[in-house]
Amino acid sequence: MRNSRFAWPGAGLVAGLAGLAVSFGVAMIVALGNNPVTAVAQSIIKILPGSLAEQGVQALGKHDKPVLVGIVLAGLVGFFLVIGTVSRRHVGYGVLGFVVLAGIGLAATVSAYSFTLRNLLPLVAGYVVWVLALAWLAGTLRDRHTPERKNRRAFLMGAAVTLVASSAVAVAGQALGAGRQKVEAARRNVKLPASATANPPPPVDTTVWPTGLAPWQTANHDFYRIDTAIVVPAITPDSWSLRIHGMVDNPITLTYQDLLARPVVRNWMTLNCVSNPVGGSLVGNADWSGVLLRDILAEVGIQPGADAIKQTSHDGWTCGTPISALTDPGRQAMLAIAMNGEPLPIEHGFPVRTVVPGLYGYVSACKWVVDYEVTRFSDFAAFWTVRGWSEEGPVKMASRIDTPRAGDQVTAGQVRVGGFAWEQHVGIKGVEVAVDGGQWQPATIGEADHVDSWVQWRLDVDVDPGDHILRVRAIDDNGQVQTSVHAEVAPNGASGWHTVQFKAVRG
Ligand SMILES: Nc1nc2c(c(=O)[nH]1)N[C@H]1C(S)=C(S)[C@@H](COP(=O)(O)O)O[C@H]1N2
Ligand SMILES: [Mo]
Repeated sequence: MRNSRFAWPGAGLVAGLAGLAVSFGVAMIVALGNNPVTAVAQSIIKILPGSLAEQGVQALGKHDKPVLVGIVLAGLVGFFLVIGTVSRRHVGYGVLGFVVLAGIGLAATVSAYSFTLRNLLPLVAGYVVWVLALAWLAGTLRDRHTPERKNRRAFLMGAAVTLVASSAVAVAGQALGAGRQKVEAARRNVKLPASATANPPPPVDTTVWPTGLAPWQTANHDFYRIDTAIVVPAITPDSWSLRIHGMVDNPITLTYQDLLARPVVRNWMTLNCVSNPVGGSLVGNADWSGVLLRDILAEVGIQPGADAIKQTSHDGWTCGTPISALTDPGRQAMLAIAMNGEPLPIEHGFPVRTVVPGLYGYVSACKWVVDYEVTRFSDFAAFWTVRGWSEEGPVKMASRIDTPRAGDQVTAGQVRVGGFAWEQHVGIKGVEVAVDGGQWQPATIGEADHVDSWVQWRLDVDVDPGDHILRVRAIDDNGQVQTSVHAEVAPNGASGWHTVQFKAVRG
């Protein structure tokens, strides 16, 4: 058996296919179908010279992607056979081959259009299966203490078990993923009221802003995503409802149609994660549409003594939100159904989530929300509160330097620097910048004088060749200056001035 012409390449092929199957199954479940093979196919399109890619697309029409995926798979099969063959000398050679393949998959996955860490799971799962299956099958082939015939049986059994088990993962993943596809289809068919899809242009002039600044409006596919859901809840609008109960006079259950029948408002609002470090990117600004919570809560009639709503999502995640923020006439707390003029993306809470200006997401922005219990903070503890984060989480005033980035090299002389600042629910009056610990200089701030969203700022500074330190701070509409006191993200949000070191060189 050790010397069989077919056994060693066969071992490589079985291990290889098993890894692909598991990777596919995991991708269907956790990574919205983004698997390393499609990522590689996608990268090939990106790398190909434009004309060649165009010709290919023209020749193949809408079959271009399946054909490309087919080519990648064929290449992989060839590689698997080689991996098996070289494993005969030493299994380490085969493992090395899988490392190379995984490396290519990793590069393609990381550079994909909508990369998140979760998209690495299929790759990791597939790689682990590759190595384990190869080691196992090689072991059965190499076992010299058993007679040839038993050896062959062990190998064939091992190959069969590997293939059956990995196919089972692929099929199970496909089945679980199908629920999601149904929801995708339902989402495409949602007819939002015109007020939610009007999609006004951002109230900012983007032409004067330095390149290197994040866009003022964050596109849905660029919007940061934070949640505990390994499998995204798949809820069709027809099956969705929100029960509002507890310390209320008139408990109600709202359906999706009920929401659509109500007045739908829109609001530019920046959403912040409490885990966003100073200068970090766990923050995004979108145009949200939905139904105002203060109206709904007025109808249900909140009883005296209640100070919190315990929100629960479809997958059991909870957060506690102060009723004062939800009913505040000065802020548009809403049950959101649309983000940037589109039905909420599934990862961002489809069909309905809560958004509350001025509160971190972990205490307010419940995605896939299905239950509101009107209660008292003293009567419950929400998901993150149990884990040591503060019960209440108002967003802290912040400012960020987007350009230059830490470690950048710029041409000495006049340099246009810029970034964002926000003090939600209050508004930003000014932003100041200091170079190398010098005087604070006032920056120009953006036109979007909207209290719930961030503002852009920019300033032209003069720098000599050498290393420099740039620091920024914001001043809110009440004249409050952003604190320099450094705070870690836990337990209720980071604070401190964002500082960036960069280098200027002679032009
Ligand atoms: N159901 C559910 N909703 C959730 C969370 C979660 O884990 N589960 N995370 C919250 C946190 S911590 C943040 S910062 C925001 C992020 O929303 P986004 O993923 O749409 O950007 O969602 C909030 N809503
Ligand atoms: Mo968060």
